[in-house]
Amino acid sequence: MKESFLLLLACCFGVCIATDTITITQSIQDSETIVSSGKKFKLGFFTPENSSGRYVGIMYNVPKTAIIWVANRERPLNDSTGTVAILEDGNLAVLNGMKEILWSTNVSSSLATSSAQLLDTGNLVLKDESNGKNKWESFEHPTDSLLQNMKLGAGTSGLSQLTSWRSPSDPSVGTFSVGLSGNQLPQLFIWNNSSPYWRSGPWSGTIFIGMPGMSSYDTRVDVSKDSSGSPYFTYHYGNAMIYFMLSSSGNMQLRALLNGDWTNYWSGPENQCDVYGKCGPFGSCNPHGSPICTCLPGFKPRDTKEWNLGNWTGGCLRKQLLQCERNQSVSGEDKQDGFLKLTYMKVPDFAEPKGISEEECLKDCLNNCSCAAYAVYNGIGCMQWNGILIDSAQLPYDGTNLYIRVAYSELNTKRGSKAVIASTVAAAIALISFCGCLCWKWMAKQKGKEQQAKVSSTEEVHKVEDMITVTVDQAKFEELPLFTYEALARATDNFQSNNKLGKGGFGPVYKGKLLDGQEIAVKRLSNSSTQGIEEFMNEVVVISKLQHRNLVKLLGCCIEREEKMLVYEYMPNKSLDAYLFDANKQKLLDWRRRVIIVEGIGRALLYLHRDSRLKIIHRDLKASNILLDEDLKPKIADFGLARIFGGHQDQANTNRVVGTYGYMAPEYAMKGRFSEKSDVYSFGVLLLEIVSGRRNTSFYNDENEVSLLGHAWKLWNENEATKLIDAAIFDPGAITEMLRYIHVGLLCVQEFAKDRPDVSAVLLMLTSEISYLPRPKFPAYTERLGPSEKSCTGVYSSNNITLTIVDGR
Ligand SMILES: *[C@@H]1O[C@H](CO)[C@@H](O)[C@H](O)[C@H]1NC(C)=O
Ligand SMILES: *[C@@H]1O[C@H](CO)[C@@H](O)[C@H](O)[C@H]1NC(C)=O
Ligand SMILES: *[C@@H]1O[C@H](CO)[C@@H](O)[C@H](O)[C@H]1NC(C)=O
Ligand SMILES: *[C@@H]1O[C@H](CO)[C@@H](O)[C@H](O)[C@H]1NC(C)=O
Ligand SMILES: *[C@@H]1O[C@H](CO)[C@@H](O)[C@H](O)[C@H]1NC(C)=O
Ligand SMILES: *[C@@H]1O[C@H](CO)[C@@H](O)[C@H](O)[C@H]1NC(C)=O
Ligand SMILES: *[C@@H]1O[C@H](CO)[C@@H](O)[C@H](O)[C@H]1NC(C)=O
Ligand SMILES: *[C@@H]1O[C@H](CO)[C@@H](O)[C@H](O)[C@H]1NC(C)=O
Ligand SMILES: *[C@@H]1O[C@H](CO)[C@@H](O)[C@H](O)[C@H]1NC(C)=O
Ligand SMILES: *[C@@H]1O[C@H](CO)[C@@H](O)[C@H](O)[C@H]1NC(C)=O
Ligand SMILES: CC(=O)N[C@H]1CO[C@H](CO)[C@@H](O)[C@@H]1O
Repeated sequence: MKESFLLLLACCFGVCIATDTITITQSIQDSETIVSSGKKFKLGFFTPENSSGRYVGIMYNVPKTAIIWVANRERPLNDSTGTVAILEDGNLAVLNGMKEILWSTNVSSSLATSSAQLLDTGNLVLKDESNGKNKWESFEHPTDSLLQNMKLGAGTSGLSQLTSWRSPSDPSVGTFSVGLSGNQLPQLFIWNNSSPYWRSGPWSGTIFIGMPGMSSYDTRVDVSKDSSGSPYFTYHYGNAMIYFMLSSSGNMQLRALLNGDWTNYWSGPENQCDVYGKCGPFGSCNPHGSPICTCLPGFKPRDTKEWNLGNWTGGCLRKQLLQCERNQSVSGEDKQDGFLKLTYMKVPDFAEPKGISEEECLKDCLNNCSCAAYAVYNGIGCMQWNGILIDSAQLPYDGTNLYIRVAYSELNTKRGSKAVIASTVAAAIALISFCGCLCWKWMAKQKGKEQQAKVSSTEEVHKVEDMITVTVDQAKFEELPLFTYEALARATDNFQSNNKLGKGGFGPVYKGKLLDGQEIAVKRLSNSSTQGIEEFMNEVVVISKLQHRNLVKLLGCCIEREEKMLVYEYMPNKSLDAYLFDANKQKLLDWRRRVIIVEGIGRALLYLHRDSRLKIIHRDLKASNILLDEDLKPKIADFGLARIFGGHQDQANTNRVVGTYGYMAPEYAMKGRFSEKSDVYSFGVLLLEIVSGRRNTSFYNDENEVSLLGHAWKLWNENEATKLIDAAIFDPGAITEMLRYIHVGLLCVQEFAKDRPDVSAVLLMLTSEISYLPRPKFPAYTERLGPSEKSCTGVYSSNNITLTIVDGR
């Protein structure tokens, strides 16, 4: 506002400033800005929060701005008398009121006239007016942010590194930096001072292999080499307002503007195991393990006492000398060394690429005593490690197989890789059951207490001031208010059937009204089947930890007599399916409303997968689990089947497949493998249902019938995707957007999990104009349990309720 007013004023007085350029005659004062031609960026003065200094920076030209570059980061102005001007020597400089130079582009002076222009890419370019050449550009002198078209490299000229601010209120150079390192196998590194702090794993040609979830379809990031052969990192997101930033606490973040707010799409390090070398040499880190560090198979802690105290920096040692290390053969010990396979690994640092085949890789490694491990990855080929193995970690999915060299005697013991994985899973299960116990113990105790309380308390008390606290993984769960049975019975008119709203995952749901008038929904588990209890517990544990405007809110619970109940906020407008698939109500959900619903669900999923402290897979996302509030905004409900990721199952495998057919990803329905990508699959189905207004909850069709996915795929390939759009919402003006939704929906339901985008990418694709969406591959709709899948005995029912398949094992 102010700027445009000034401009207007300037124009009126006949000194019209070229809005994006500073020249020798046109400098800017504090309170003035220059704005790039497309209005995307501006350059001006700012004061960070909690700071008194004034700085000159480039920022996004939006109400909730973000600073992406700072000029005088080391020398702030202390008043508002500053100017940004072109000096006589042709440099661009920041001057204070006394005309002292606080910062300058400092390129060799040629006395030539120059001008500085802010481009719509966010690049500030100093041009020599005599020959039009660039003398300097801000993209080659970044601060803490990486924009599209910038090159992140090893810190050499043109391939800069980012340096963090010292603190959120101090833009001066902090301790962290980020760049690309390694010529043969480039890796992204965050350094703290000069020690490595985080590492992406080697670049495979399409992804960094130590970053789970970075799927191979992703063409948005790239590593290339410049003329001197130095690698650099770039990324491309079309017109989206999106950038990478290194925070002052050493966190690399991908931030994007979504509905006026900056959202983190990705950040690293994410957990303790992402911290470089957490478990020392020959250690391996698993964020869901307890403890998180273990020695690699064939190794033992260097210092058992320190190790058990949780000081893992010393790392591990070989238990048995390798055959090739021994001077003379001891009888029975002269057998050749072998390899143990670890799966889903982030490979150690210092990989050496060898241009040989997989079989050669094994032999070659075996023949050289200094070779401690090898791995083969598509796009890289054979990698070997000599010397120490540091910074390896167990990933929840993706990653690679890592083969560790061990002495023969280690090969046949129970210490094999399988045993290692099994034991971490066992530990995780033990942990979960342990907290289950804690909770039940607590509940039992509470039950006694309440019964005492009941005698003395008056009828008016409906919320008992006791709280449940559950401890899992050292995280203290939010405290959860307890309701008495009486309060809930009264609220629901003694669970009258005409107050019944429907059936949730493990029991009926009733509408109720508390004495203070608040409307609630009560989910009742009256029958203590073990599965019901498990889901009930699961829901308490999962949802009490979460808070998001697109997740249904848990108000409290009740554990009394044989009753177990959960109390939720009441959603007046029922669930999405009640609107979407009802001929009369369909029209109430116009396209704008549907967009809001899709974005809300997407944001909630992003929160579950990435932003909450635990990574949560919902596993039962479907239209009937999306509740609508009074404004028809969505909230995800029913966390009975949700899983805290990696905590419970072997590589996120389960032998009890639960979920709803039609929404279940094939790898999950068939093999019990679930991941973020299985939720993405369900989201894709939901997306197609929302656009088409048609239900298809089954892929168990007769041979000649097609499912919704098959139908969508067919139309899409025939360039007839508009026919899929719900007639009730058809709007020529929104066709492009609707088609994009269909396209993204098809990307989400692709057969192979690795091809599906993750939720953050999905949201970007939906909300911003990324011009090139990848072409979807065949969707997974023809999958069915054939005779070959004999190991599964299914319990299928014809209704819309969640099904269970029990593995035959
Ligand atoms: C500014 O200071 C307040 C109070 O000390 C603090 O809560 C807030 O987080 C600070 N903001 C920043 C960006 O440091
Ligand atoms: C502001 O900075 C100038 C030099 O840039 C210095 O001379 C002056 O003392 C400072 N004033 C205050 C109040 O710090
Ligand atoms: C300008 O650059 C020269 C070397 O190119 C350096 O010695 C000098 O310190 C720099 N001046 C400023 C103010 O950064
Ligand atoms: C960064 O390194 C400094 C010492 O150089 C250390 O004090 C600090 O804790 C480190 N920060 C993190 C986040 O590891
Ligand atoms: C951790 O153990 C190493 C040796 O393994 C020792 O040098 C170091 O002092 C220990 N650190 C702490 C904090 O105990
Ligand atoms: C093997 O022999 C070398 C010298 O011959 C000696 O330094 C080394 O300690 C011996 N290693 C073992 C394991 O005996
Ligand atoms: C074993 O590998 C190391 C590291 O690659 C190499 O320096 C050494 O020459 C190799 N030794 C043999 C016998 O090939
Ligand atoms: C629990 O289920 C069993 C069989 O499924 C049934 O006989 C019993 O009545 C149920 N109990 C309650 C309290 O509903
Ligand atoms: C869904 O599948 C059924 C068969 O199970 C089929 O009759 C129907 O046409 C399908 N609906 C859509 C929208 O594809
Ligand atoms: C399944 O959904 C259909 C359509 O909404 C409904 O008519 C039917 O009653 C539902 N079945 C059950 C068992 O809830
Ligand atoms: C479209 C629709 O049914 N909206 C209803 C949602 O719930 C509020 C509150 O109960 C009603 O006022 C709306 O009519």
